[in-house]
Amino acid sequence: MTMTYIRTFAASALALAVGAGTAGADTWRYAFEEAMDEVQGKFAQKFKEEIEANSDHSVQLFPFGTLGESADIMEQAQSGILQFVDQSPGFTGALIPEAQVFFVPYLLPSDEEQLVSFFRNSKAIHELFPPLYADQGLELLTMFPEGEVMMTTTEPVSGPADLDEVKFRVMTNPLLVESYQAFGATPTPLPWGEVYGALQTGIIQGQENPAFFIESTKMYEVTDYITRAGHNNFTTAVMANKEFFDDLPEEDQTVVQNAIEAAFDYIIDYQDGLTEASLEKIKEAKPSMTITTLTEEERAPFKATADSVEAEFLKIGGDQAQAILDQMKADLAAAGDS
Ligand code: 6CS
Repeated sequence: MTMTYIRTFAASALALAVGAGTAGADTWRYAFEEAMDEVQGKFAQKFKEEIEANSDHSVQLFPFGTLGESADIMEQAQSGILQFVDQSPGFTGALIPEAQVFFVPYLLPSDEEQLVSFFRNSKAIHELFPPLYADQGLELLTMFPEGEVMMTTTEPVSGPADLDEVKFRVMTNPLLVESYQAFGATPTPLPWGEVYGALQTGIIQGQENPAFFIESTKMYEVTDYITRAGHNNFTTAVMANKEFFDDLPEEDQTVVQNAIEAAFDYIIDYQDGLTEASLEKIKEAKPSMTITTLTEEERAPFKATADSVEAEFLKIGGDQAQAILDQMKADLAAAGDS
């Protein structure tokens, strides 16, 4: 063998070896609606860690604001610019009408164990929703809860009468609009990025979110009252672009599914005690903030709206509305028995 031949051979072998090492090692882009240190960000970081520990792939994370609003990241995921997206049904409701079911008030339980059991085992989430997301080019990977939703307002709220004339920001979801109308408010759908400014300038006088988000986004600076009516828990969903997911080798699909499962377990543990800790932080940052848990008696008129909002869901919740609602109720009953 001549020296030239040996050199050429060695160079080709190296090129092959490098090629083999990187073949299929991709960077997947994952955007979410919150900051890195908020619940969706924590979930995404755990997902990234699992993917990178168990495959050659890496995950690039895009927190809220880096690629636009919730509606923008959904478009990017549908078109394949992003491989993964976390978008809550609060925004997906316009795209997948059935996802609005999460805004029937008092449907989800306040009991944490029952809630987690529901999300883990729900046939509606694991079997009925995936084809509806698939119709929109999305592979539904998981849904998980982010905490009890609380109202923050500039004036005290102890019943629907106190919401009269209150312009109350809601996510851009038609059933959530219905729900706040039934609560007596003037619902004002807005993307998240506009909420702080709208409260500060008085365009709106209220909004709702879980305690961790009220604390981290400093909603307490622009409102004075937090009211716990117990009407909902914030649900979110993680999806992949369907074409991307379908084209993955089975081995990579399994890595993704395992990473999602690990991140689900992690985020449930992470949220243990988070609501109370966040409320404590709010009280520390602003001692004058009034935090009120409504009594059963005070909650009654809010609860009384559930039937009419449910009836509206059946009208505007798409072809599968009835099937989804029935299955959700069956799943919730099963979660209560477990
Ligand atoms: O209210 C919202 O729009 C936001 N709330 C939470 C808890 N997460 C993201 C969402 O954009």
